[in-house]
Amino acid sequence: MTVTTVTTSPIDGQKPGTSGLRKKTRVFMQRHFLENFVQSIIDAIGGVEGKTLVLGGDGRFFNDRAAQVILRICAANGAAKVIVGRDALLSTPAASNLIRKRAADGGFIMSASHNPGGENADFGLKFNGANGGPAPESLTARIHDRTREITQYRILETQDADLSQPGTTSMGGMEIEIVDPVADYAALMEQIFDFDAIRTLLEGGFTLRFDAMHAVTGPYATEILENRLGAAEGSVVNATPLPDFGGGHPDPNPVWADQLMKVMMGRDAPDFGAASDGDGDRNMIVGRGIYVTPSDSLAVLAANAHHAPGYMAGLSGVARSMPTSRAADLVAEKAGIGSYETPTGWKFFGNLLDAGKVTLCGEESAGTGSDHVREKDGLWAVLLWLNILAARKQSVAAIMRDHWEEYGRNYYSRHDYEAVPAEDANALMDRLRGRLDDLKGQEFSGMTVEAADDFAYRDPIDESVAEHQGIRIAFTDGSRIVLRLSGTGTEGATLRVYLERYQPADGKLDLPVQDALSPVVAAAEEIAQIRKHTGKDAPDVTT
Ligand code: G16
Repeated sequence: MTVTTVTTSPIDGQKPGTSGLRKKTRVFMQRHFLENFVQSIIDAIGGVEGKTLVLGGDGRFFNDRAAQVILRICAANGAAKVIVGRDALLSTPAASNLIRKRAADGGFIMSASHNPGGENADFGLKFNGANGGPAPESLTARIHDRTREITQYRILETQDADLSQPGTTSMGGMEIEIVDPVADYAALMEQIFDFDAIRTLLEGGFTLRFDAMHAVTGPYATEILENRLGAAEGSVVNATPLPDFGGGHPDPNPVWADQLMKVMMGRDAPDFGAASDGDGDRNMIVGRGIYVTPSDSLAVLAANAHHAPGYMAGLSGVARSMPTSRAADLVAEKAGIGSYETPTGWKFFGNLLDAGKVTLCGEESAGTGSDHVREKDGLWAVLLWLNILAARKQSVAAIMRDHWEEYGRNYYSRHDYEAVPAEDANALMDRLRGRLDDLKGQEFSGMTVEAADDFAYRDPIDESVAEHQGIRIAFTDGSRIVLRLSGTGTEGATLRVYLERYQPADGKLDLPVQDALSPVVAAAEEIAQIRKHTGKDAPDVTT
């Protein structure tokens, strides 16, 4: 086996976005592309000589080939050991857990998350650090710089490693440990949640349906929900991970998980429905006849987490991304614990979690998690809901009703305008940025602007500053509009418009969501001239 140093040229401007680098699969498959990016990561983290790393991915097309390339490059760069999920599979939260449990120096996760998979779809690669969390901004900037100057990578010329069975093998001088992707993760879930209580709930006739969307959570959900907790066989649907996710879009929201929504809104709906995404870090929660928004879910979980053994002592604080509704803030305020507003991206929760300032975090983009790992965690959210349902012995709808009657309701929706030419989307944002000072005090749809800014965040732990994280427009009646450009798309720009309207506990709690938000939608159009800039009369996706 020989180490080859391959002369290459920079892959200019490969800037990891909200969560790693995402590109069309064919871009990743180009000659030298993946190799260059992996070597750039290795250079940016100061090499991997003698280090232990974790490797796994969501099983999408090119996952198996990319794993072999990453192993060869790690071996050529002197890594001591790589711990790999069987068949190079690991969900994102399971990878985060393995990094922490095995005190590894970091890990490579192959995923483009909720983006479709396939030769003509998307691929992605992210690097998580020794705390198990996504690379912070400072590291992604170093990786980006390195992609611009890289001239060579090192790779071992050797056969593929057989990753199909748990056990130990080697590549050059590097050890490869192949592990069952589910076992450690399932053990962690058993520590946090009251499995006996959930089992009793299910034995009592409570029914559930979990849609794995042909993505990585299939084997995790089948083992935990069906085998360990006793949910009826077949409760987990679309449970086999496929390289193209069955041609679907593994994004757990009412639009892409419409199959599940139909069942849950139908006559014979089970008591509880849930779905997860490509790499298992996102979640969608649905009760019989009721969809729970991710923002509301975070608030309900924060208010009820003490029902689970892992959170019996209460929470140290709660964090949410800026566009997430303020429902969780109301829970934190009442409980007298800290609440934090961070930019979009799980990486911004890392320092708060490491410092013990927050226990629960969440994002409007269907991500919820806690300090048990350093990633959002789809199945964890499902299990916490089940634990709460088992303890409270109420339906999802009744729990939501009680919550709103106690805290008020933050009506919430996100409107996405996809594949907008980047210059048009930037023109919209630039024009808004230039008008922020003028907006204050102005009236739109009968609502008065209280404050408007371009969100900047100073991390309370390391004091790093992230600027231009989205435009916030707050109204005196508690309504809010946020506009930002997605950091995870692979085609043009996606404009996200986040809309929120608050009704106090004694206000109107039963309005259809889009009706409740109609004045906010009208104000957003008037302020941002969305139709004119995007050339679209309506959003492509409304969640
Ligand atoms: C990623 C990040 C999330 C973030 C989301 C935002 O999600 O991990 O923390 O909320 O991107 O996406 P966008 O920039 O498109 O609004 P995931 O699930 O794609 O890894």
